Amino acid sequence: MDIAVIGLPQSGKTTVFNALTGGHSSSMGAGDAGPLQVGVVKVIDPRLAVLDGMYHPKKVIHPEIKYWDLPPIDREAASANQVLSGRQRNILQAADALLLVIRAFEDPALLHPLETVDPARDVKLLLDELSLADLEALEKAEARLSDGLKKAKPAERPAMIPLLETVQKVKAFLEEGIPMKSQKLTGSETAALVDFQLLTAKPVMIAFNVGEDDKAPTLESLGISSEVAVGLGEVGLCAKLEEDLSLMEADEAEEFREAMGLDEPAVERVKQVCYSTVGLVSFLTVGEDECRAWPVPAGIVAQMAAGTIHTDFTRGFIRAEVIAYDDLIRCGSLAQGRKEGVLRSEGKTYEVKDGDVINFLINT
Ligand SMILES: Nc1nc2c(ncn2[C@@H]2O[C@H](COP(=O)(O)OP(=O)(O)OP(=O)(O)O)[C@@H](O)[C@H]2O)c(=O)[nH]1
Ligand SMILES: [Mg+2]
Repeated sequence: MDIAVIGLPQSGKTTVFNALTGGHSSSMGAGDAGPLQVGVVKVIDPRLAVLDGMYHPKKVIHPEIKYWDLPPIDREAASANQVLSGRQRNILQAADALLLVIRAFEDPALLHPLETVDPARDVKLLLDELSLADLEALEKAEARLSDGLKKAKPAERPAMIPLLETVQKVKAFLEEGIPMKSQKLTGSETAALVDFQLLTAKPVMIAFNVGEDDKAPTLESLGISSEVAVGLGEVGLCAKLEEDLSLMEADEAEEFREAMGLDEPAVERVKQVCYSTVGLVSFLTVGEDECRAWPVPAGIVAQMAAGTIHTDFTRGFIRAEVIAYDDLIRCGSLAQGRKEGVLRSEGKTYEVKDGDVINFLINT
């Protein structure tokens, strides 16, 4: 899963990124203004340690979250509150979710680009920026599609109209301030727009970057209306402190946290917010070669889940043998699970649950 870290200039994006990746990042080539950094964080699934003890596989593979830190925008060329350059928008399109860093710390020595620290204003500004990027993309698409329609032969027109109508519909909702993910679209409308990679279709998490002694605000405490806040994940952290802690040895950092009465590490809290905001569950696969956890969107059906292992598996899907993790541990083996009738055979449309241990039967 790829998460892009965005926010106003000097809001603490790179500090948040460092806190989450603990300095384990690498540069992905230089952009207009500097390098694009990517950092990979393993999401340890404790169930895999138990399965490791049962199966002694050659490999145990935990899911990963990749965080992307964008280079700062060119402040001489940009306006004070400009959030994203054109190139940055392109990077965001490829992300699975967005982490918006909002400055909530006071520091007289560090100027805010809009002069005052006002988290509620910045949340709205950033969300508007995402809508604006989508509106521009949809306007261009509308012009291109309308033009194509005019030039098309009459027989070709009926096939072109639905996409144009969908673009117009989504654009009209956006103009009313409704992000694409809150729009009630049909499956085929959503599918038609997949290639547009619209930013307001992506899950968004807000990270309030607070000072060391401050209590983090919430969307509610800031008075952000529930219409705007719907579907947003939120987390508060002191990025500077978390960055320092992420560079310490684990037990030293733990002692420090206890002494200071701090919450769980930010990396854990952001991961949890990410799983709940994106709506992820994990299914598990076991065997002598590898035991692995596969994060998939909640509600995914077995046939599509098979495709996360290998795209061909969706086409070749025959059925899935499924046992709940707890049942497998209780029974001690798949064979015993079968005897007890808790290992079931499920078809294409079975809805995958968190902790399902699955063996897919595939026609290759
Ligand atoms: N006081 C205080 N300063 C912070 C905090 N987080 C970040 N800073 C400082 O804010 C400045 C900007 O932080 P960065 O993490 O570089 O911000 P950025 O958003 O990546 O900045 P650009 O990439 O240039 O847009 C640095 O001097 C940080 O040390 C915080 O929680 N408290
Ligand atoms: Mg930065």
